[in-house]
Amino acid sequence: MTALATTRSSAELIQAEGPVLAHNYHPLPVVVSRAEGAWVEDVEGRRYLDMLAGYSALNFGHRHPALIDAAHRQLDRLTLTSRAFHNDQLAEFAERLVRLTGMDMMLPMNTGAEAVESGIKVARKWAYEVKGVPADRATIVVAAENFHGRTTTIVSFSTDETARAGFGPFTPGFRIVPYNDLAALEAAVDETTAAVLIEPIQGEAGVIIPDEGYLAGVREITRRANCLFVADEIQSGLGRTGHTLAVQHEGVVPDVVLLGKALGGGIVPVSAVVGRREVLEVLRPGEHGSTFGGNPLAAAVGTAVVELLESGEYQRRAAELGAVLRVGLSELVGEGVVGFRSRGLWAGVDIDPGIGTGREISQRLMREGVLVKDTHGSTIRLAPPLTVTAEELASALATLGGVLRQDA
Ligand code: IF1
Repeated sequence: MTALATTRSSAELIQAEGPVLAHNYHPLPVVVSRAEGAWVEDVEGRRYLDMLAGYSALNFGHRHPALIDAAHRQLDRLTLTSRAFHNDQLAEFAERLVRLTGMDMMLPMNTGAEAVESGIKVARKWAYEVKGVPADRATIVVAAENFHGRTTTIVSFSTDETARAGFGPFTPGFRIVPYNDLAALEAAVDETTAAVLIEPIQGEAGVIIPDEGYLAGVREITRRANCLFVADEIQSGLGRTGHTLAVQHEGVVPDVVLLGKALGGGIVPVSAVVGRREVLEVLRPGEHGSTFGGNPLAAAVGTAVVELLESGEYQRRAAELGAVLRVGLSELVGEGVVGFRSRGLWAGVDIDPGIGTGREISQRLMREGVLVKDTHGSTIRLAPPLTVTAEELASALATLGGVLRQDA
């Protein structure tokens, strides 16, 4: 039986996973079998509005025609060469991504964590070779409540015990300061500091938006201290907040930007480190790499994603529909919503704990045909595809209101 011809029910498939699939997730009990745009369909044909969009990996919706077409065309020509040879897709992807982000160079990788790890390596090498930090003494300043991925080095500087416990020993060289606190950041930066690595908006922490001026302050502190401002835009970037990059909300230009998720169009893992020439030029042949990084299929899809963003259409949609989202959520404050934070089509919504946990609310929404994911406690995150229509958005908000009233 081919995977595509499965006749097992959702319940049977969930049951079948138990003994053979590592239990590193606790998914909602929905088994998706097809999807298009903002809608997914389960094995039994029930439809759901996808308000999670793969944690912002599906900014262009499920199976965007231009992206699927680019993938099909490349699948029929060439999928992988390794970087031992050139391929005819990578130059254009690099040129257009660099132009889109206002940077000089890019390093293609696959997952977000690989982009973060690559950014850490490049920042450290820059510190030794350009800044003159003594060997193995480089430090990188990060924010508490950060989320940058799941590798052992990355969880070394996590403040989430669930992400760290049992995975030591940890990588040294990181200093943790409170997010949105410029005084604490300035105090942590010194002559050993290679970089400050932060999310312009903290996603997993619950869509935590820093005070106006924080990003500009980080830029000023890193400039004065001659260290790199590395912005992790893996979740906040590529249109999600109404800008190509979330840092543009304050007109700030980092030294390095980390991209992932939506860069692969929801089709293949594509990530990248984009940055100033002086930084990425520290890498010389043989010093870093990846079997799939920059492969022709990823590059073809990545170029099609950049092409969608070059028009500014998706950034405008996120800004305009983001205003609809804000109004809709404001109307729910006091009706089960105790507070929310939003920018563009991205919101962290704090539900009255008396109504339920984020998980419980997510399950009730699922039963009403809307898929979301809780972050912590009673906070849920809303991040629909940027292709969502105003009507779909209004419908999701109405469903949320109904679920909250059920228990009010
Ligand atoms: C999971 C969270 C979101 C990210 C930022 C790097 C990465 C991520 C800002 C690493 C990835 C994913 C990981 C996924 C769920 C999701 C997530 F809940 F884990 F924290 F989005 F908030 N920087 N975030 O958000 O990228 O290696 O995953 O491609 O681990 O459960 P990745």
